[in-house]
Amino acid sequence: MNGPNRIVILTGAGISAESGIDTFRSAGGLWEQHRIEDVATPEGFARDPDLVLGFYDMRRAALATVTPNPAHEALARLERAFSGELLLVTQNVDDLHERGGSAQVLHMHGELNSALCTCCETRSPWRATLIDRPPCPVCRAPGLRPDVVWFGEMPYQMGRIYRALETCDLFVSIGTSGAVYPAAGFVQEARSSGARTLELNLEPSEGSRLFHETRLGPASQLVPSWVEEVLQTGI
Ligand code: BV8
Repeated sequence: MNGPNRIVILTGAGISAESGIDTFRSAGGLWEQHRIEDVATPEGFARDPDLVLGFYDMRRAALATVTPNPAHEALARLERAFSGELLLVTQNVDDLHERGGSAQVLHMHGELNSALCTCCETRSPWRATLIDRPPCPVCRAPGLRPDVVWFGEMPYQMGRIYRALETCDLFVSIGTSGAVYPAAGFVQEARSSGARTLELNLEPSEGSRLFHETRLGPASQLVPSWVEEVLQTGI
């Protein structure tokens, strides 16, 4: 059987878990330490900007203490060796895909290492803190916020993602609970376009029944073996 030639991959917090980054919904995960409404919504930011800026400053600083794991590195190998079209979409705001060697990463929920100016709407690479209200590199106003997509905000590059889902022949979901939309709906989009759908996750997700195949286990084991399968036998 000739292998897939258009693959869309969606990753979530589970692919970074073994690198030491908290997932959102595991015990003691990010959302247990904070209410979503308080730290990941525009209303929460308006209500208490210091709480929100501090939450993201802490997560941005934590990036310096973690490293990519074999799952990130395997997807980078796939990007280099795969002869077909590959789109890697991540819900994660960490930079572990890039540090693991992936060159093309679509961060649909933004990135910790980027700041968005609420005055001129410029997005700037950012690795420092924001709680001290630094000036926007472009308009100099002290209006920088984390360049992440909060609940109620439009994820980035949705048109590009939906076009890829319409034409792909394989959709692979890695390390996500399928709890947040529109990402949780991608498997359905892919299925209705006739694609095969595969889930690699530690435990069944909310959308597991929508996948043709689900493999359960840690990403650092499942992803490298799946990538070898695709590169060796093209399935
Ligand atoms: C939008 C960035 C309009 C910030 C995040 C009712 C019905 C449907 C939708 C809604 C609704 N009410 C409200 C909505 C909309 C809302 C939503 O979906 N709410 C949910 C709670 C119901 N969505 C939005 O507001 C989105 N915007 O809808 O705009 C629109 C609609 C369509 C088209 C255009 C516009 C914006 C949502 C984005 C919010 N921002 N993150 C930040 O990071 O701080 S969400 C955040 O949580 C993540 O980005 C991720 O997307 C999401 C889910 O997290 P996961 O990555 O899945 O992580 P989680 O902890 O949940 O799960 C980890 C998984 O990994 C688990 O399954 C676990 O088993 C597994 N795992 C753990 N360890 C491992 C592992 N797997 C493998 N190996 C391991 N070692």
